[in-house]
Amino acid sequence: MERTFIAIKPDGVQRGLVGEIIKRFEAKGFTLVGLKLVQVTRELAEAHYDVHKERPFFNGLVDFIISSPLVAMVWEGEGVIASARKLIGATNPLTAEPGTIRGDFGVSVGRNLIHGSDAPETAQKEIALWFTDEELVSWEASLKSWLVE
Ligand code: IDP
Ligand code: MG
Repeated sequence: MERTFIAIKPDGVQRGLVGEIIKRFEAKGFTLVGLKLVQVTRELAEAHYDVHKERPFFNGLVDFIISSPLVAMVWEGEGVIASARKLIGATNPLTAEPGTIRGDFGVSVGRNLIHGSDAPETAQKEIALWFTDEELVSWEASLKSWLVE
């Protein structure tokens, strides 16, 4: 079953939006298989955003990610990678559609509340970067037959 890495960034935690954000993934019908509050190290933040290391915003982004705790999660479900990106909305919260997490709660690209893996390869890489196998729990929601045909 498909899995994706989702992080509620420090602004989402500081603003008290953890419950609101988790609620949306639960309500959609995805299954939580990993969850932890992390004070991220600079090394981990740099590894996570390695693809952006040449970008002008890289240092500011890393400073932001390590500035306060973040909630790291793995969510599971059919099509969860692309669907999570839709729930999250466009990178710039000002252009993100209302109804998306960024569209409903954000105003600034540098404070856009949440991260979600963008493809199967990045999901696999990010899950391995943030979680050990022992931290991930495989379980079947009893609701499953009411969510999936
Ligand atoms: P994504 O999070 O929607 O996948 P990416 O383009 O992968 O967006 O950028 C990663 C993160 O880097 C964004 O979520 C945002 O926090 C930050 N970022 C991207 N572009 C800018 C920018 O122009 N200024 C400040 N931060 C940016
Ligand atoms: Mg990205």
